Amino acid sequence: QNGEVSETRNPDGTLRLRNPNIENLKEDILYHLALSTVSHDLVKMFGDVKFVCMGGTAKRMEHLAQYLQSEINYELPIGTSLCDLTEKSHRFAMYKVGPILCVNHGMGVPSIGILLHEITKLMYHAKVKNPIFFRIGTCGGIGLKEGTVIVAKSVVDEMGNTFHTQKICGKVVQRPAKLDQQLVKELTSLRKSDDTFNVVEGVTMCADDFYEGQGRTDGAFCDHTEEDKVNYLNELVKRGVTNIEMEATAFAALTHYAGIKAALINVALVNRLNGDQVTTPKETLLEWQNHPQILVGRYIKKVLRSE
Ligand code: R2B
Ligand code: URA
Repeated sequence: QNGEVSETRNPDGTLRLRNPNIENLKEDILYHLALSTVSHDLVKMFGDVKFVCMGGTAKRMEHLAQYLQSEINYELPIGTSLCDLTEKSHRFAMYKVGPILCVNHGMGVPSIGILLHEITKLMYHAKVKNPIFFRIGTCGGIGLKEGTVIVAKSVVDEMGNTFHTQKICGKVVQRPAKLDQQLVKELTSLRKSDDTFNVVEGVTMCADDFYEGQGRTDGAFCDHTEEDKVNYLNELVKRGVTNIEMEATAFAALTHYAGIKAALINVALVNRLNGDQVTTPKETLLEWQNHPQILVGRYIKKVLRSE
């Protein structure tokens, strides 16, 4: 990507924002990260970032940072320890180990959408070159064994649309939800024959709810029947959908719009063709949640080794 001049990229790989207003701000406050261009030296703090890993929960992102730290043999600067860099925000939690940033995004499109605005601006202000974003998440699989890792080759919403929809100033704006196909191939190729889990390419569906929005019949409300659910899930299978989660369209569309290479890697915690409830013990779920992290760790190590 270096050397390219585009709407979203300078020749040196730093980002160009699709928003001329930001340049004119005296101070840009990244409110939900509790960081600002005046109170923090963002270039010094984040200028060396190459990879941004996002996932739902703060705890998982802390574990991910610890895991990746040992994977890349990174020693934190003397006298420092791993700490939440957005602690004052009381919203998200963010950890940095050398070139890797791990940040949680909460649940659902609005939450990850806010984070993507602010992380993209952070990359811009910090003059980061060619960052790669990952969402490392959990999902419900459709006909897949629990623990399977799904690397999304494409993304759809509940209606089968391949774009992210947002209402802006009273208008409905659609942005294509596209992912980097080369990255999909590279990630799936990193499965090893002795891995205890399978890795598949898939079509990830993004829902705006965990219960009714994913056809579940075990929410507090349910005005559809078990048959409606089964028909819907079968329809999704026909459309090629492999798994359901709650952030995919925003993640794919906003990274694509920003010109940022990105991959969406989810682990299935339940096979929705067998039921709605997540009945597996917490320890097993936590072990499954390591699967996408292992894959991304291998990718990051490979890139760093080749530099
Ligand atoms: C997967 O898991 C969460 C819901 O339990 C949601 O953030 C998602 O995408
Ligand atoms: N996350 C979801 O959004 N759905 C599931 O079924 C499991 C995790």
